[in-house]
Amino acid sequence: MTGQFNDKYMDQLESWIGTGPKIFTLLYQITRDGCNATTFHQKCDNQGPTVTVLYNQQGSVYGVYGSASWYLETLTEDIVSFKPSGKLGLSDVRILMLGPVGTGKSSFYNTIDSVFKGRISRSAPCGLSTNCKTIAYTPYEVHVMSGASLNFRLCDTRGLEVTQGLDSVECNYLLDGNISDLYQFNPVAPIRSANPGFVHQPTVEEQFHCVLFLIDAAKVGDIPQKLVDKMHSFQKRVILKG
Ligand SMILES: Nc1nc2c(ncn2[C@@H]2O[C@H](COP(=O)(O)OP(=O)(O)OP(=O)(O)O)[C@@H](O)[C@H]2O)c(=O)[nH]1
Ligand SMILES: [Mg+2]
Repeated sequence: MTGQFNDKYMDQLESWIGTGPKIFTLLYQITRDGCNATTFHQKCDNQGPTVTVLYNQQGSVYGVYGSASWYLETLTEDIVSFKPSGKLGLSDVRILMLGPVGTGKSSFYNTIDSVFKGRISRSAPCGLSTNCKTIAYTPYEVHVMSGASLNFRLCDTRGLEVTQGLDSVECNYLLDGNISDLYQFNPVAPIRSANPGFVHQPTVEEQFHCVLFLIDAAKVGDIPQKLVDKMHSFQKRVILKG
């Protein structure tokens, strides 16, 4: 269906945006410019507030207003040039991914790595499984096209489960850098300080600097209450670390 973005719709949009009269300029149109993400960003990035309207063949119209510019390229450059504060003496920042089993933690890393590499990458094993697919604590580097790596690591972990897997003490050890790279979690016997694989004096590089909680938006209502409670207790531990 060809979009008919006429004066009536512009008036309606002006009233929804609610910040006074607007002048609308057509930046990108699929039927004119082709359906291509690179072209979209070439034409729309850094252009100020934008309205994006999509028409489907059933006649439905979808739209979104962005009060800030599209800025994918700037954001990408910011991420590529990111360096941890010199005061910390860190070469890279560790970002811990936590979330229920099968929520997409490993896939998230693969997606980020693919975006920066410019080709599909699947370094982290992922996929549907009745059990936990990821069993070892693995800090992954994110690579760019030249082969260099970015100054942060996305750290994959065993997924959270109601009755087994990471417990609160083990989570604390992870945050403090006490668990060695590639340590294979034992779901029924959490790591304790006497175990091999326990790092007694972690460096600041081995500690966590950021934590991501990943949740599958399509299954958010199905997460058992006990698992929600577990995630809350982990979240409290993270907050206490400052
Ligand atoms: N539809 C959809 N599926 C996804 C997404 N992310 C992951 N998946 C699928 O979900 C399944 C599980 O993904 P994983 O990345 O292995 O999840 P995980 O959290 O690492 O799982 P464990 O390591 O077992 O805890 C795979 O079949 C993925 O293809 C997403 O954003 N959308
Ligand atoms: Mg995984």
